[in-house]
Amino acid sequence: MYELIGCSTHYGVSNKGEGLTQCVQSLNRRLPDHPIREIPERTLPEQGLANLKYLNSVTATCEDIAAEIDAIKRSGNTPLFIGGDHSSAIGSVSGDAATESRLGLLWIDAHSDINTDASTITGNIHGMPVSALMGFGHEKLCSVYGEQPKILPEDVVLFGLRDVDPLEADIIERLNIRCYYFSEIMQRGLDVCLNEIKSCFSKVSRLHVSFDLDSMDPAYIKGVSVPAADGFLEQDVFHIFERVLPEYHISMIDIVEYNPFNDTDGETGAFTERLIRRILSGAFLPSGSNRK
Ligand SMILES: [Mn+2]
Repeated sequence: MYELIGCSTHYGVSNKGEGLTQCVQSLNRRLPDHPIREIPERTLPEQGLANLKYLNSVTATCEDIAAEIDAIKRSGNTPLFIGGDHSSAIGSVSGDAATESRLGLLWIDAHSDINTDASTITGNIHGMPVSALMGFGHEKLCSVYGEQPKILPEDVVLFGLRDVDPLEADIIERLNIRCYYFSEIMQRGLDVCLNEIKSCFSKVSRLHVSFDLDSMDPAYIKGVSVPAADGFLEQDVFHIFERVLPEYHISMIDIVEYNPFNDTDGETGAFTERLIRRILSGAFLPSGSNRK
């Protein structure tokens, strides 16, 4: 059974992220029947590193997130995690990996989030979680909830990319990370690509799905912090979940980067509510299925 938990992180995106501090509260107004339990974001003194902004606050918050996720899984439930900026996934994936022998990671996002403190342009940590989880980058980010790498590069798939920094492309190539650009997915077909990723996850025990709302088209989904042109529509996202949730042993799901301040027409909040309700109700699973 899914258990809703959230953390309105915003330090990972620094100055663009003020609205993210309201993401869980805002969704809770839409979901009075399914309250999201909120982990407070931590604020610590910082050294002011330009290439690792708010490092201390981000890592302390991610430790808290990881411990809560680990506890939910040990209780037998499946976490459905609502995160602010995507640095929160350093916490959710690290907590998830604690009870898995070999965790796969499906990262649905316009951005590859695979920078390190050496490659970053902005210094924003929400662009670094994938590298940190594989054990690359600053030691403090890599050792959240345990010092070992949480994920192997061969067990990661980046899906829906539209905006990748040149140095990130180098990292992807060097580590041989499987990735699907949005243009390729549209050209070859969503189902063809979803069929293909099955072989990428053949060795994992369970799959962590990390869904960033900025993977969607900002013409319709405006409530994000770092929009990139084009992207998935609601029907595409629902189709991805319809395919992925029954096909794998899902360890947990993240939904991140909902920024209510930029959600000027309310559509992003309304979509996120529909997505959460569908996941909780089992609507993405074949009828009569008892798989979780
Ligand atoms: Mn992201």
